[in-house]
Amino acid sequence: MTFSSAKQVLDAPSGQEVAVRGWIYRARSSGAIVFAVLRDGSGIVQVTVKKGGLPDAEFEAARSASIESSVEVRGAMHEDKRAPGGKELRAASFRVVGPAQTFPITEHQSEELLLDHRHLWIRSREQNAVMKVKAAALRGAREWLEESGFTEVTPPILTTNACEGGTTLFKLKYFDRDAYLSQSAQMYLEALIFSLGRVYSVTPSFRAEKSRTPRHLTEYWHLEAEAAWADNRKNMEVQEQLVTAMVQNVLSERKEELLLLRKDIEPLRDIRPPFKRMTYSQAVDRFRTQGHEMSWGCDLGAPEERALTAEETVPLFVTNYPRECKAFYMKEDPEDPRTYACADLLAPGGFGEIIGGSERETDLRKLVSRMQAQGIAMGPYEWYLDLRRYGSVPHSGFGLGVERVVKFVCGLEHIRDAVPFPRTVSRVYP
Ligand code: NSS
Repeated sequence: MTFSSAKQVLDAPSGQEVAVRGWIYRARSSGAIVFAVLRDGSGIVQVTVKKGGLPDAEFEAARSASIESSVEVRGAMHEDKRAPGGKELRAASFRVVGPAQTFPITEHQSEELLLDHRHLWIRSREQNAVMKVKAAALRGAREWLEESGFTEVTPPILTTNACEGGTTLFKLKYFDRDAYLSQSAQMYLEALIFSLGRVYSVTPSFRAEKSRTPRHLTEYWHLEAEAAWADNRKNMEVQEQLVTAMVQNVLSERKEELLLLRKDIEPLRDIRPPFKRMTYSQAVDRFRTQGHEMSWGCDLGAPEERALTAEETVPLFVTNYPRECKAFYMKEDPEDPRTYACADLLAPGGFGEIIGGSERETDLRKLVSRMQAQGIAMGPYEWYLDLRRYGSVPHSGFGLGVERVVKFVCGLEHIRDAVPFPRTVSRVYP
């Protein structure tokens, strides 16, 4: 017997014989009839088991099957307006494959309990939907990047470089030396463009973030791209097309899942190039005219990003941050040397930063003097400085937080729900 998915059997014509397997999602029985809703990766389907319609032992098995038991059911499909999807499977055979003990998750559980039982909670329909949305977003990204001449590469996770500063590094013993978990593949991607021109990677990145916020994980998925012969303007064009490809692919493949997760998907249709652009200085002026105190040179935090994007419907690039806010590898903007040729992309509706990117400094002397000024030891970066010594080219790149994008697209309250097994300052189990 070949098995079909729950989604497939709902499409089968009335009277058709089918077989499905999955887990009991909910069940109730009254005397001689059992209504069980079966769940598999594709969706849910109602199964009706009537005494007399199958051997007595199988009816008993159905009647006593507990929530989350795995089962195999065979029978015929029938129209039924009350059933989810408008059809039910009338069982001619019912077999419990793996009985379940009393399932520890019931309705209205505390967030902590759900996180402690994450290995079981990922079976929920919401988590299932988020994971499908994430896969569709990544598929949309990869398709667009490949079509646009970017080659996927596999940078290392163990590194001796602190790409994004020392304060959020996870340090580990690497035999008799110190090493770190990667914060960003950027420097390796910069090396790889000299071989491949345009590259991208999707890797875990690690940040020892002590802050408990709804947008920080200590381990997150980082989609990074780097291109030779690209200035920061070109870099932003790549980003707006990439984000559009991700969002529009989710809309075309996973509308049902989005509807299950959020009330209003209409605004996502407007996510199309060109995105808005504003300089950091314009943002500061705007805060000041709104009566907030803000001195030029302070980085924009979550509250400022929220204020900037609350009324927006499309993403917003904030460009030209003051040099003191950003990392040493960025290129000075010749039109405003107090600032770098860089941009953060902020998602609309108050969501805030989803991408950080910049043109890279190619002047060896500038790089070295900034590193010296910041007390960065040169040794671990000699290889990186070599990239400026052997055929340097103008180049730009960026990093996109995959869970930040998923949080935005799904309208999630907290970033931890954009990843099946979240790692935060207070959690590495399960
Ligand atoms: O620190 S970033 O802003 N920039 C970089 O790491 C560059 N080296 C990337 C590059 O140019 N190749 O991080 C990039 C993005 C940021 O916009 C967020 O969307 C995401 O990575 N990000 C995070 N997501 C979840 N949790 C944490 N802690 C986090 N930190 C950054």
